[in-house]
Amino acid sequence: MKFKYDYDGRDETEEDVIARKKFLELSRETTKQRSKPKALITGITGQDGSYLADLLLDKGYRVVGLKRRTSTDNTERISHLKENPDFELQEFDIADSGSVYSAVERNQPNEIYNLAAQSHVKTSFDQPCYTTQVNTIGVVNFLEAVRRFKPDAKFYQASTSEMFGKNYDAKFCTDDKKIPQEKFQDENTAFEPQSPYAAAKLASHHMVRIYREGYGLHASCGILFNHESERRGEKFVTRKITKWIAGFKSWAEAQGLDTDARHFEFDRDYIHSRRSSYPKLRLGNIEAFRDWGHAEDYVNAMWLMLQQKTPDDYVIATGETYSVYDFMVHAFEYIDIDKEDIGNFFMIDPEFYRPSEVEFLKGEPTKAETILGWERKVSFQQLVHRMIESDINAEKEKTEKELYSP
Ligand code: NDP
Ligand code: GDR
Repeated sequence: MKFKYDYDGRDETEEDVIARKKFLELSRETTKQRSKPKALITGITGQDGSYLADLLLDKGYRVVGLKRRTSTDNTERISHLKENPDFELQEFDIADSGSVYSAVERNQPNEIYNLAAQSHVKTSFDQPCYTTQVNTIGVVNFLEAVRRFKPDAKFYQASTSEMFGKNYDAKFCTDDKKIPQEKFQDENTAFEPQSPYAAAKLASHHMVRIYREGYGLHASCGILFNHESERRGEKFVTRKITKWIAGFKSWAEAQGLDTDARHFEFDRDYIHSRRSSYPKLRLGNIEAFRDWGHAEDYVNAMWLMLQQKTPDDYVIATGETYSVYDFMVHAFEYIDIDKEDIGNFFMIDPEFYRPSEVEFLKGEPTKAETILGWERKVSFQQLVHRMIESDINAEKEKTEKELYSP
């Protein structure tokens, strides 16, 4: 931006006045920008990365999202942020130490949220080395980068309830003989990981503690229980269910049918109407219990952890647990399919079983509630409904596009 500083004694022209005002505006903007805290988010293209970016931008941060190079665009979850002047995307790969060091040195962030991971538990059995490379070595790359280039940056690591694996503690309720004990996991429950994913995450969980205690880094781990959303990856069980339901509803409606089981015939793999067939929903272990919350609530906990004077680890959970089957019951009810009829619409496919399973998760978030003042806002019922509504709307949009495109 150019304007005259020296008018040689003559009056400013109208053009000069406009240029001067613009210059002032710009320099004010630059000063404001510089005073904004800067956050680095890895895993920006994923579910949590996108919600966290929304939250931090709302709070007045400058956000640098770090993404790995991909041959096709995968920025759908953050497409709404592209025009935001406080948001920037940069490329790196967490498994490449040089690119991690450069990202920290170059950006000099105040806060770093490490959400990047090979996050699919079943995939980790097929790709254990890669999972360890990303979920463990990648984290050490970051801890080293912080120690060397920005030791006062606050660091958040995405740990997970999967680290508890088979293990749980139990509360004994002596006043209610019908429920003699209640199982739960909290910060004191011993870890007993059951997958390469969980073992890799547990190794990085310990590394964060070691760097915190050894080098005095402000590094915290959120032990987050399952959290889902409208932006959840399609291969996780909740989204797989809600997306299938939306697809099935749309298929039935296209034939003028509602979802009543009486309109269809069923064989092992397919649902048949008079005109066509639709593949059944194929699932693995539907008896596993999970503590499911909404991702929007959980990214708020990440931010709260980095606002504390002292770094620490926190369990983030709802304190409620439902089986995969329970999730299905709630989801199918939304399209008026009763519990008694659900069995017609899905089948068990051993392909989706894991070599070893985590059967029961139920978090106890008292520490986070007390110290961070964290609370979850979205109930289980609301979570299921929001996910289904979003998938049904997406199906409608798809159908309209197909109908009206030339
Ligand atoms: P997603 O799978 O939706 O996102 C994972 C992100 O990591 C994506 O942006 C992915 O990029 C990125 N990533 C993967 N590999 C690399 C790599 N080599 N270099 C750089 N980036 C990479 O996960 P969520 O958002 O659900 O979870 C966020 C974090 O929280 C993960 O670490 C997960 O393990 C952890 N977690 C999640 C829970 C949940 O219930 N959602 C619960 C507890 C912990 P790309 O888009 O290119 O694949
Ligand atoms: P999880 O989530 O393994 O808990 O990890 P996922 O949704 O994959 O599985 C939950 C439970 O559902 C059972 N299941 C199936 N799972 C999938 N994906 N597909 C199926 O068809 C299916 N059928 C039954 C699973 O066996 C399991 O018991 C998630 C991830 O986000 C991790 O990154 C995170 O750390 C943990 O949650 C907390």
